[in-house]
Amino acid sequence: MDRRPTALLRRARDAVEPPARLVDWSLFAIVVFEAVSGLVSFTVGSASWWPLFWAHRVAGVTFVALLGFKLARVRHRVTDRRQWRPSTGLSVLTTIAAVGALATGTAWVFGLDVRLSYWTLLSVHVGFGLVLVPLVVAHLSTRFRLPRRRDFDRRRTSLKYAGLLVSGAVVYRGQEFANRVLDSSGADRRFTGSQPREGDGNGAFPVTSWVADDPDPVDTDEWTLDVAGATGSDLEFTYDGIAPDAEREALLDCTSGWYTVQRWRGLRVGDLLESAGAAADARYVRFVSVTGYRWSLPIDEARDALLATHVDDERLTHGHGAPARLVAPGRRGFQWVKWVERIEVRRRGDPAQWVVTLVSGFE
Ligand SMILES: Nc1nc2c(c(=O)[nH]1)N[C@H]1C(S)=C(S)[C@@H](COP(=O)(O)O)O[C@H]1N2
Ligand SMILES: [Mo]
Repeated sequence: MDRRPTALLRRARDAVEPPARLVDWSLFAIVVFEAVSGLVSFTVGSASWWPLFWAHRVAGVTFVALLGFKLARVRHRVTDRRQWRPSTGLSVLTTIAAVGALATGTAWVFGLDVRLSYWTLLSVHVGFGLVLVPLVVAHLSTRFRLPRRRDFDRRRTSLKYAGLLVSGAVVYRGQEFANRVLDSSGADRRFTGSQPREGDGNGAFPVTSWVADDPDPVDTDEWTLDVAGATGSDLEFTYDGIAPDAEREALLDCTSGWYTVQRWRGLRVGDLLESAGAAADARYVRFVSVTGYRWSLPIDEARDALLATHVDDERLTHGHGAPARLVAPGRRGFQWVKWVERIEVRRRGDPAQWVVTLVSGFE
C-alpha cells in the first residue's frame, strides 16, 4: 500500500467525494436553494423560521466542500493555457462569484462588518449570490451533461452526501462555539444573522432606505394622516390633532444586517381603526408613505402595531420617517413604512406591494 501523504490524501478524498457529474449538479442545486432560502429569509422576522436560516448556512458550508472537489478537478482547464476555450472566461467569473458569496457569508458569520460606502458585507453577499444564479445557469449550459445512474453506486453516494451535510452542520456548530469562545461580534447575531446596534433614540441606529426612497423632509404643518377605505367614516388628522401616547418596545431588524431595540411612542393603530369604524369584513390594513412605498398587515396584526412619532421620547428625525412611521413588531425592517400619510382599511391583500417597495423611489 502506498503510504506517501499525497496518496493518503487522494484515498481520503475518494472516500468522501461524490461522482463528478453529481458534484456539478449539486453545486447548481445548492446555488438555487441558497438564492431561494436567502430571499425568503429576508421576508420573515419570527424566530420559528430559524430552520430556514440554519439550512441556508449548512448548505453554504457543504457548498465549500463540493466547490473544493470541483476546483481540484477542473483547475487545469484554467492553469493550462492550451485548454482555454471561449467558455473559460465564464467559468472563471462563476468561480469568482461563488467564492465571493462564500467569503462574504463566512466573514459575516464571524461578525466582520467592513462597509463599502453604505453597503454592509451582508448586502455584498446578497449581490454575489444574485449574480451567481444566472452565471451558474449559463456555465452549466456550456457543458450540459446529465448525471447517469450507472455512473455511481447509489448507496455509497447517498452516504457521501449524508456525510457532507452532517460535516456541514458540525462545522457550523463549531463556528457558533468559536464565536462564543472568542466573544467576537459574531456571537450576538440574531437568528436572522443581524448584528446589534446599541443605544437609544434616533442616533443609535442607521437611516436605511430600501432602494431609492429619499423624500424631502415632510413639513408637519402641512402633513395630514388619512384613515380611509373600508371604514364607517374616513378620518383626517393633523400633526397637532394627534396625541401620541401609546408606547411599546420593539425590535427593528433590517435585511442589510443590523437590528436595534427601541422604545417607540405614537398612536396605536387599533385605536385609529376603532375611531374610523373599520368594516366587519375588512382583512388588511395598508400603510402608505408620501413616496408611494407601502405595506399591508393583516388587520389583527395591524391593530397591535404602532404609528410612531417618537423614539425614546425624541421626535423621529426625518431620516427615521418623521412625522410618523409604522412600527410592526415581528416584521423585517423593510415593512416598517416611513413617512406614513395614509392608512387604508382593505378587504384584500396587496401583492403589488412587493414591486412597489422596490421601485417607489424612482420617478
Ligand atoms: N417609505 C419608506 N419606508 C421605509 C424604507 C424606505 O425605503 N421607504 N426602508 C425600510 C427599511 S429597508 C428599513 S430597514 C427601515 C429602516 O428604518 P430606519 O431608516 O429608521 O432605520 O425602514 C423601512 N421603511
Ligand atoms: Mo432594511
